[in-house]
Amino acid sequence: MKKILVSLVVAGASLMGVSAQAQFAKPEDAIKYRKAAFTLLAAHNGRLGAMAQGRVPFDAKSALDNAEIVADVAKLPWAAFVDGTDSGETKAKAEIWKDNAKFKDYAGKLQAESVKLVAAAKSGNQDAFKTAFGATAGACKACHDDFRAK
Ligand code: ASC
Repeated sequence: MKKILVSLVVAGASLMGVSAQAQFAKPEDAIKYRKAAFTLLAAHNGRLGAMAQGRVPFDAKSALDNAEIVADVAKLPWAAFVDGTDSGETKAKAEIWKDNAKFKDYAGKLQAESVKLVAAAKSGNQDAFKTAFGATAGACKACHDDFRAK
């Protein structure tokens, strides 16, 4: 019985993957962590957007490099939305914790779209890349509209 319990815990922890590593001593540490992740997302998404919108020439390697970073970093912020972090230096609305299922849906959507963005960048097809970028940025925006204060 004990063995079964231990393997269940181990399986659960590995399913949680990277999010299980995010542990915070203080609420402000969690807030700083997720803001750092969003800062990285904005920087790398911004580079992709510049290419998607033709403000800088399309570069397949840069598209893939940046898309991979977005897909990796998109896994990170969510574990830092711990209870008690809806106030302080944050634009996170209290609704995140009231309608957490919806928030989690948005988080999942961004992760799914950013994985598709990596695939589109790999394909080297600029139209596919533009479409996938639009879906990824749309996932950012949908969540901001509902859950980020102005
Ligand atoms: C970005 C960024 C956001 C989103 C949003 C999408 O690159 O910094 O906040 O994309 O603009 O609409």
